[in-house]
Amino acid sequence: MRKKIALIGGGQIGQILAMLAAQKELGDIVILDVPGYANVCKGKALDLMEMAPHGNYDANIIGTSDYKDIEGADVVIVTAGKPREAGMTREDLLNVNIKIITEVANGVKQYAPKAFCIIVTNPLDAMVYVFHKVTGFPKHQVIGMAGTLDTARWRAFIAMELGVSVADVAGTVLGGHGPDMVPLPRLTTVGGVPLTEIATPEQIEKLVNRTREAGTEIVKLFGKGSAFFSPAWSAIVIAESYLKDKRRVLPCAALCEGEYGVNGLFIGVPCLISAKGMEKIFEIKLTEEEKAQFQKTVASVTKTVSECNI
Ligand code: TXD
Repeated sequence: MRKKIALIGGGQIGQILAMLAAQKELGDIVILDVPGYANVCKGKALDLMEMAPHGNYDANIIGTSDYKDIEGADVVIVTAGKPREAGMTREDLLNVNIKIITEVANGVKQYAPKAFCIIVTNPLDAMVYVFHKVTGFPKHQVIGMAGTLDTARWRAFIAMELGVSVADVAGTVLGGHGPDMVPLPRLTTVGGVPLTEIATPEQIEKLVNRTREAGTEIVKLFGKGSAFFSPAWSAIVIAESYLKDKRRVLPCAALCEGEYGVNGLFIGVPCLISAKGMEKIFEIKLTEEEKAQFQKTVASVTKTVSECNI
């Protein structure tokens, strides 16, 4: 019996999610969107079925607007919502996306109450909080995808700057999905060599700043809409770790209940993702400077969440 993956939102990221999940044969795939977009999702699903002979994957892929079709999903990935336009902050999406996420959460609660849920919609840290509140799911069943994207960006920029393979750049980014996220140069290595020993302070500052503004950089280039290839892959990495019990340690927005001195907020921290879902949060002993940066991003997330009035 194949696993079932429900993609709530069949737009830019949703369609790439569907293609990646199919190519990786993660399971059968349901692409759900609003009634006015259901036929487009049906078309995308059919197009992906017609790609299967070349992609050499077996999966049943459908498009729908009926939550009944996600019945019993093992994984739910939520991208339903409005993306940014040039000049907008992620927080500018708050009010419109709260309504959407509330509706989605009620649908998932009714038809896929056991699913491992990966929230992608922005403002991410607030939307995963809203989804968790509305569903009432246990914390191991709900995470937000942002840190896996921010960390990929951090690694990519380092590889581009130093002219090395991305495969050998290791590191992580903590905190909220916003301009005060916390890349950790101190714990970043290139083939085991500390970044701080092979990049100048000026280079590191440039890399930190570019990572923090990476989403905005792409929104500016697009004019309308935001990144979709890298966010999609970043969510699939999490889903795959859950479905295959790969036990990856990935930076995800998880509900902290005392970890990192945070209580009752979803914030980007290193998480063990296993068949149990978000099984464990790993704590890092931060320096005083890193702690101050982390507290700044926590304050930003706290402010946005407080504006949700939920
Ligand atoms: O790292 C991250 N978490 C971010 C997330 C990285 C990039 C993009 N980020 C956010 O993901 C972005 O700011 C948006 O809030 C979401 C989705 O971005 P995407 O680029 O996929 O947006 P689209 O192409 O507009 O797709 C959104 C789809 C679209 O097809 C709508 O019709 C649908 O969501 N939608 C809904 N589906 C189901 N139910 C409801 N109510 C609904 N409302 C809109």
